[in-house]
This record gives sequence, structure tokens and C-alpha cells, in this order.
Amino acid sequence: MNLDIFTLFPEAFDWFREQRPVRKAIENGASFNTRDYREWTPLKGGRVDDSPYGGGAGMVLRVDVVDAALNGVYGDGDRPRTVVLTPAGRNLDESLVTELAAEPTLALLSGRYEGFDHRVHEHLADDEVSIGEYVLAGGELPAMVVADTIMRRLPGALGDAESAVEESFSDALDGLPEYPHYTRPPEYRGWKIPEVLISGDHGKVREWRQEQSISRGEAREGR
Ligand code: 6GU
Repeated sequence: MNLDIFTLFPEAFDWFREQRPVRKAIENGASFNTRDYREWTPLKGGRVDDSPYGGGAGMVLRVDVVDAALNGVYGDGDRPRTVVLTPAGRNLDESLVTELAAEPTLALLSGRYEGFDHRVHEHLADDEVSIGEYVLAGGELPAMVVADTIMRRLPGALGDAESAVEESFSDALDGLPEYPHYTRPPEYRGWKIPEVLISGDHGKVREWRQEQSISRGEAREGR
């Protein structure tokens, strides 16, 4: 996976880039790049935005600027799957992550101001993705959320090869949330762990965990 994040704030990703799963994925052959729109802008003074036609508050990222950045990185050849981050997009979930993580290269377009000129959505992006139904001031946090979900799936990202298999919403759990975990001490301030976990009966433990996943799934649906 070559992940390219287009942004006005590349430095916002410095912390993310240093996180263990990301470093490990990179050591195992993935790449993670931030691409600054200003580096390729055809406009004077590093300008990237303009006021909206028809009036109104805020500034809009220009389509020629975004196109120039994509050309700058990918040249005249084929462009990779390109995702624009927008609260109006398709909600991110594990099935979309599976799809995106399978791409050889992925471009994430992150914006600020009032968003992108709509021609970016219409002509430059293949998908519009949201991370939930609320509005954030910019696309950097959503880009990191999308990047995190993808990078942790890549070879070598997680220490224990099994740790992403049986987790919340995975196929191994039939798309259900994960069961609860407990560790020592077995009792703290009178709060006990479920007996079954220290029974030594692996079949019973498996059964209990499955029941827990199912009832957590039902509780979520009731919300
Ligand atoms: Cl992708 N962008 C912004 N600005 N806000 C959001 C979002 C994206 N997803 C949820 N809220």
C-alpha cells in the first residue's frame, strides 16, 4: 500500500507517522506520504482557495489546485483510487476499510475552509468518505482515522499476527463487537471477573465470549 494524503497541513501528520503500527507497516514495505497542495499550486503566493461563487461565508479549495497536486504526484499516468474526505460522504466501516486496504495506491484528499469546489467530487475523486455524522473543522483528523484503519491491517503493522483477526466487527466475530477482556487482579474493590475465565474450560470460555459479543451487538442496535 502506498498511501498519499493530500493536505494543507502536512505537519499535522507528524505524530501519526511515528506510531508503532504505522512505522511497522512502513518497515514491511508500505509507504505513507503527505502531499502539500501548496507545493504544486499554479496560483501566486501559494494560494489554494477562493471565495464561493454565489456568495456566502468561507473559502473553497480550488479544483485546478487539487488537479495540479494529483498531476504533480502521479504525472500523466493512471491515477490511483482517490477518496475525498467530507462529512457528506459514505460512512467509514470495516467493509469499506477492507476495500480501501486492498488498493495498491490510495489518495486521500483532505480539506479545510468550506470544503472543495464540487468539481473535485464530480471529476477527480472516486469516493466520498465520512467518519461519522458530525462536522469537524477539517479533513486532517478524518484522514488520520482512515489511514489508521488501513495501516493497522497491513502486513507487520500489529505485533501479534492474530490481534486483528478476532477484534470488534471482524469476520471472525460475524461483524459483532468484541467480547470484554479482564486481567489481574481477579478481584479489586469487590469487583470480580467472570468465573468462567478462570475455569480452565476453553470451550466454555469460547461460548461465553460469543454470548458477550452477541449481547453487545444487540445492545448497540437498541441505541
Ligand atoms: Cl471526512 N470531514 C469533516 N470536516 N468532518 C467530518 C468528516 C469529514 N467526517 C465526519 N465529520
